[in-house]
Amino acid sequence: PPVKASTLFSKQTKSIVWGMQTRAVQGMLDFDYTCSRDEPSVSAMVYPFTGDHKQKFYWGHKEILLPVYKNMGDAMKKHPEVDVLISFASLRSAFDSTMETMQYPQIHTIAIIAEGIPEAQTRKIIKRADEKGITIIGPATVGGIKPGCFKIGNTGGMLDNILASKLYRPGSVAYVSRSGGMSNELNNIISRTTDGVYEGVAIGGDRYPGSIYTDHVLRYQDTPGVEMIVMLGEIGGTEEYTICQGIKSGRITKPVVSWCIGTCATMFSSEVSVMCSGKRLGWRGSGYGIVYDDLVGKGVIVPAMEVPPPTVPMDYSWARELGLIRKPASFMTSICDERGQELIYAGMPITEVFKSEMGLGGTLGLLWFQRRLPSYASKFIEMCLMVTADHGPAVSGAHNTIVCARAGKDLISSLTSGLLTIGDRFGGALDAAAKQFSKAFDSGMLPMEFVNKMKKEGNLIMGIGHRVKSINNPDMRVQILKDFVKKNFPSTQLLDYAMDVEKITTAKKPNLILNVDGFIGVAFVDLLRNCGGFTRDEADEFVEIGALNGIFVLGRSMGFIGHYLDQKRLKQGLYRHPWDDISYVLPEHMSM
Ligand code: Q5B
Repeated sequence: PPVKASTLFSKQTKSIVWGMQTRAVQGMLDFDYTCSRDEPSVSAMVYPFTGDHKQKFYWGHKEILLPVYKNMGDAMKKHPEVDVLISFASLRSAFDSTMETMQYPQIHTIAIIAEGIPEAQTRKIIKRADEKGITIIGPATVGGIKPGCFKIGNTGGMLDNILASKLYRPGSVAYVSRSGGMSNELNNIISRTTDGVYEGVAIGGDRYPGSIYTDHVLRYQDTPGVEMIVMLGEIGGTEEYTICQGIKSGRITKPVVSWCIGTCATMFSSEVSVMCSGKRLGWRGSGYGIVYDDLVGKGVIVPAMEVPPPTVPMDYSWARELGLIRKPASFMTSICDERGQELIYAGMPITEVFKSEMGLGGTLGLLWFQRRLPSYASKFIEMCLMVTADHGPAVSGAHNTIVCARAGKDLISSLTSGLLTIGDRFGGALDAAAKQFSKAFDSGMLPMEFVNKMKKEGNLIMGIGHRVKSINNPDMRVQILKDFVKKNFPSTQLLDYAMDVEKITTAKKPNLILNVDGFIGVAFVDLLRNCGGFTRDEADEFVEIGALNGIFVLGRSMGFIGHYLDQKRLKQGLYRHPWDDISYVLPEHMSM
């Protein structure tokens, strides 16, 4: 069988990452950058569940795009420079994808991160890898790291760990361990006690690792630059004995410092504890520091001068989590928070909103006025929405919606076409009525003085007048609301004032009634001022910022949508206004 490479990674190593592990890839790229690599160590990603596309990553301060391929074959063909595959495939797909990867002769190292791959499958992978001369790291591992050169996936943790353990430049100590967590600990200890890590591999926690302690120890023995080997064994297995043999036979000549985890082994009565105790007896170890100092003393290791690594900018979200930075938010919100487990309307969890049975009126109270309104207020809001829901097809807005629907437009276009007609004359007089009547009332003006003043200034009184309704044809919508408000509101001062104004205007012309806009406008002022939930300033502010017209907009949207659906259901064709209903008043043709 072909001989496996003893150097798995270099400063030029290029890899493919299998799986959409964007955080891990960014971690690798940040490591590369801090190692002063010329190019990223990841050439591409493979992910069978999306189409071919590009994924954005940071390369230091810049942004770069890495290709993502649906098919492994395409990735291999387009990136012949790649010789390492890092597989984040799940335990279900790891076997197939690893076997597929081994078909490509360019690959000499595969790291398999997945845990729980069936042992029978792992053994088939190992057999095939041996036949092909491929080194497998894993399964069930974080991978490995070669400072200054290459990092497998999430090995070494976050960038602050990498920097703290000086993994951006090579040292002289190579290690092999089983677990990723212990590898981090080794990175830390070795960086403190020696000139640092040359390379470290975690072979993974499975019964059948793709490569074993001995493979890596022998590799390190054959690697120039490695001056000292560290092996972190664990209870179970016999490999430590094999390595003892290697030392005794002279195959391993570099100093090996080893520790077999399991000092608590004697606490157990099982066979493994005996193995472990035996192993500890087999080794007469000394600390890393002592061996290292000895090698430095002999001139075997000449510690290199420390050169500070290039700075990798910290990710915004991480810096923010650490409290290192702040930035003014682009916009603020105070009515709704959807970030937590439960949606919150103005401080009230959505489950509470339903439990309290506050209905649509209460919900509107939370979202528009940030208050839990008294139930009569919620009921009043709902009644307003109901009475304004529709007033037939002839009104400006419904007409527009119908014409738009018949022109073949969609629901939203037809709805907004209708909504855009809402204004001073049609349906949008609520806030202006509230303002005009309150101003007159608050300044102590008598109703007659108010009517005369408006007439004198040539202004219409907002909320007064209707095209079809009059004292002879009363608007039952207004009557229904009036009955409710009179019965339930703590005060109706402004409404009473407006009704006195109505007496004067209807005496002039019977259609100058307090219309539906005017009624809702003044009644709402009475509500906001007297329900106990708002200061006077707050009540005035809601009128000032146009909250009341919102009631008509919201209510009438129901009707407009109804008209849109109606036209579609009735399969009405394009509307064209008849000529005989248009008076053409063009200027006479003038001859020169
Ligand atoms: N005069 C509503 O006008 C209308 C006067 C006035 C003093 C007034 C008009 C008006 C204020 C805005 C307002 C909401 C345009 C209406 C609604 C929803 C709806 C609609 C529906 C639905 C009607 C005749 C004479 C003239 C005028 C005088 C009129 N209004 N004086 N203050 N407010 N109101 N809009 O009938 O001396 O003859 O020259 O703008 O509140 O939109 O169902 O249709 O649910 O969909 O065309 O209910 O009142 O009357 O303009 O011919 O005026 O009365 O100065 O006097 P009209 P005009 P003079 S509710």
